[in-house]
Amino acid sequence: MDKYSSSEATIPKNSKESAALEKAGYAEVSSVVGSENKPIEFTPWPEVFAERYREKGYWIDCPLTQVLKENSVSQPYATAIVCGNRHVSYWELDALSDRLANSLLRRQLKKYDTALVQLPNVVEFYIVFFALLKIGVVPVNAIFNHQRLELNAYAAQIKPKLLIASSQHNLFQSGEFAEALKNQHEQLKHVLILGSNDYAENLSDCMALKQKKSIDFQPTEPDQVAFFQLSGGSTGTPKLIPRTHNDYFYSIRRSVDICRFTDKTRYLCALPAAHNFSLSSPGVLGVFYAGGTVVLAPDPEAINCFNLIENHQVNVVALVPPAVSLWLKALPNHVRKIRSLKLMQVGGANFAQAVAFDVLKHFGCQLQQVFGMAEGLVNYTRLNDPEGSIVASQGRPMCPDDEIKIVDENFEPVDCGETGMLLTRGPYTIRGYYQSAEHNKTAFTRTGFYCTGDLVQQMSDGNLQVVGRVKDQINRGGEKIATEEIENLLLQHEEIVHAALVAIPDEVMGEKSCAFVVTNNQNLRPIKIRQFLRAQGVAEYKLPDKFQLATHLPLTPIGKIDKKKLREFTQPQPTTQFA
Ligand code: AMP
Ligand code: DBH
Repeated sequence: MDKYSSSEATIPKNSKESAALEKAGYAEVSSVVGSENKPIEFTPWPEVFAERYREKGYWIDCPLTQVLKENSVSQPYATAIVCGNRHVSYWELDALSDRLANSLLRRQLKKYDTALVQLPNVVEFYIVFFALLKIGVVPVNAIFNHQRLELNAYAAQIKPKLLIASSQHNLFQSGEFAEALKNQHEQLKHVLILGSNDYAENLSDCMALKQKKSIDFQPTEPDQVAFFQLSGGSTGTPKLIPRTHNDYFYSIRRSVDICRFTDKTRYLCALPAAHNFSLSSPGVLGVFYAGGTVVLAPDPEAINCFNLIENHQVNVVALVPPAVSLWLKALPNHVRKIRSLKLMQVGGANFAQAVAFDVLKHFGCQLQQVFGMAEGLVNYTRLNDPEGSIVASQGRPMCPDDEIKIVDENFEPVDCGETGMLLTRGPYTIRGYYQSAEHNKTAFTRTGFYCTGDLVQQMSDGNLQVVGRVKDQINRGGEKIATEEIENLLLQHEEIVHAALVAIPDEVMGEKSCAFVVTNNQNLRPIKIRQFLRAQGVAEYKLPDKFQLATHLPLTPIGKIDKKKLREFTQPQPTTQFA
């Protein structure tokens, strides 16, 4: 079931929304030429597990493209996406991605080629995603606020043949960066840019040509990699997460079940489109699967979102905790606008109980906590859980075959209710990061459990509370920062001798970052260090919020920087000395 036909040959004749498409020209149907690529490497689930996951109906051996296909046939004129004043129907979304898919085939892109994609929250994000899935080109979807450093790191790992980006992004306003990427990565042959530009082909032109007759597209096999998800990471280089059709499709279907998404769901997508939460928990793909409508917002800015909720009668939204706090602040003068809202999902970072109560009180809608990870496991509070569990816990695994262990530092199970590290394996949790043999040895146990790095407690009703973490990561309101990545960048500054990044508490963001820096220039100013980091092309949210100059850093008995001790020194003081 990994082959299916494009639908444009059977354009529904009376579609109003299809009028613009009908006017467009026709493209020649291409045939795939060239030799086959090898499938993308990934760590497979052992056969006994794969068998069980199929037997239980989790894996249905169907490509992810099916998420869209069913509704593009059964309700072609229903609105799939609202983006500004564009209303895109299911049929139109499918047809536009067919066209792009065909246009990419004509450029000789082939199954198991890879693509680096960076688009904001616009319809084209999904057109591109489905087009690539249809022809088996495996993308990494970078987050829109990623910069040169992150894009380079992804390109170095996947060696993309295709780059799709937006001229709205500072990196792609001129052709300089795309050219540099091409020079650095010789296999990168095709650059498509959304929006006006004078250096590359326009993405929209690739969707303008209509097909004369339907052609067979060939996604990658359902048990193979469909696309790469991004890890927040805790190491120097960001890790890529290979997700298969089988595992991702299951996580979407099960999420739709648990969150009760239907064709009446009107979902506001205000978090970055590429984020696992807004893509699949149940996210936009869940809405497409259920046949509902997605309303796109560029970001979670409260007033714009309230207006979108009112104008499009949005009934579900997914937010990270800092956005919830900002919405609560902005709400008093806008309460009437959010009356249609029935469910607010909150996840990605620690969510304070007091704020959870405020949501129930002031938004008057149902609250659902979501504790997920791009590596797989997603926990939800259930819609019929008692209020006490919903405000105090981050939910429980969505699948009966999600295995979890809560263990101490010797990997021995802790007593019920005690704090321990969360380990997990299951039908949609990866068994290894992409091309990371060394890191995988510690990120996964020998029996295939993923070490999440999260410290949790299990409550008597089975729900989990996230109480901390052991991984070297800062969670800045849902945006993850691998401390090692920033420390390595700081150490490249010639006046910085030692550097350590630690989390500091912040009322709105939950955590912010503080860089402790030992320098041989006591006049080194934060503004200069920030400039230095920016010049290295790192995303803005990873820049330390605060700097502390120090003469030296405290060490643990085995000689590692003692970050626990550093956290005790995060109160404002100009210079810190460590005994
Ligand atoms: P990533 O692996 O980058 O997708 O990030 C997933 C991580 O985000 C989890 O392992 C947790 O550390 C954190 N996280 C996600 N959801 C929650 C939540 N609801 N509460 C606390 N932490 C969360
Ligand atoms: O933080 C996350 O990565 C996350 C949060 C909620 C996630 O991946 C998800 C839901 O699926």
